[in-house]
Amino acid sequence: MEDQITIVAVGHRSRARRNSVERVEIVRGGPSCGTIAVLIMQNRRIVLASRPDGEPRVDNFRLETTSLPEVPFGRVLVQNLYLSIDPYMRGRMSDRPSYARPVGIGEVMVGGTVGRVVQSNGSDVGIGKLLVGYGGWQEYSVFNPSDANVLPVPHDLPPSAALGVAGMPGATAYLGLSKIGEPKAGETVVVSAAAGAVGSVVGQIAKLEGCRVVGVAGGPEKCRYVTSHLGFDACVDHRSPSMAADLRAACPNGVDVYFENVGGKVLEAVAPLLNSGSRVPICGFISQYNEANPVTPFTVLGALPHPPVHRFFLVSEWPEEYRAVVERLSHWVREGKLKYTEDVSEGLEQAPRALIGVLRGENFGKKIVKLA
Ligand code: NAP
Ligand code: FER
Repeated sequence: MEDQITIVAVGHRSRARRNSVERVEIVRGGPSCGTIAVLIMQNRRIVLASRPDGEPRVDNFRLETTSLPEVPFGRVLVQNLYLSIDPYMRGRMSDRPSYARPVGIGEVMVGGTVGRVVQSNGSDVGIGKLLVGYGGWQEYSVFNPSDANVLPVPHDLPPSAALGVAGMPGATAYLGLSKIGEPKAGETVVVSAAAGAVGSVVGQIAKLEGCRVVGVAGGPEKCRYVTSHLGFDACVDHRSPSMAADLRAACPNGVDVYFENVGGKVLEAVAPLLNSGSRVPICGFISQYNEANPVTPFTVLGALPHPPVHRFFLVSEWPEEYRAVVERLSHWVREGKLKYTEDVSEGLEQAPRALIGVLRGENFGKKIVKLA
């Protein structure tokens, strides 16, 4: 009688790698005559299932299991360890005109990742090397090591720092503040989303520059963190009904630099305090990202009798400076001059909730999903 090989349902899923160990049962005509275990490498990924109307919902996303991607010559396969959750992802879920192409329906959600090289096809990047890049919301990605967006993680720092303080958000803070804010010692710098990935770095750098630094954050716990832990001079809770008066009291000499992260009612409260000659780097306006008709900071600032110098910027405007900025930030972290907090969720399936939470202000520090 001919041998029949029957693949029996998944026997075990390894937690660390989330790959299936399938039990292969060898059946000769009748009863089983033994089993062997084979490791079948799989990728889990989250794709955009539909475009949100207002606040994203978990059913705008879909978790899929696929086979591992092929690794073309010169490329590496990376097992993603950490996924960064960032506000810009909300913009990529929409197809309204933007500076960046939207994620297509059925495409893997875009996202920054730190991962470990597990396979190399003719590349000189060795197995085990940690890389930061845009691997997306998935457990394995193929990277081209010569892509300008693929970088080694800074040495002597926890690898996840490459997604926050020593990565894109940290560089955003540094570049937006230095290129557009141009803070001078003694000036008053206000930053919104002050407990978050970008805002926390903005305020600490402004303190290093000798400025008076006032944060705006949601709730007393975040405000305590901003003053006691990060060392800002003051912090105003934007959820308090006295926000505008609190802000005025915290800025007795007016505001010279407002690093704009949130827009909305926080901007409305800061605008009347802006001094002549003040500068407003417009980094983002997260309070409007879920709105059908967002009010941009240009509307509010442009309507002032004496508008400040203001412009929207992208961290990607200064590609030739990016690596040196990350080096400088990393050095400050190692020296203890820059502090940071991460808010970590476990498992790829948590990514949709994590993004929804960031847009609600539920994160405390840089939001990260640990994948492995
Ligand atoms: P984050 O600050 O770590 O997290 C977002 C924070 O925004 C929340 O924790 C919340 O803090 C605040 N927020 C959410 N909804 C709000 C609302 N309705 N009113 C006031 N605050 C609200 O995020 P991040 O990654 O550092 O990003 C901060 C900003 O930088 C975003 O606008 C983002 O789009 C922008 N960004 C721009 C660039 C660029 O190149 N231009 C690059 C990176 C990031 P509270 O609880 O304190 O309100
Ligand atoms: C980038 C430029 C800007 C980028 C992200 C942003 C992922 C974020 C912008 C925003 O949050 O408004 O190259 O890479």
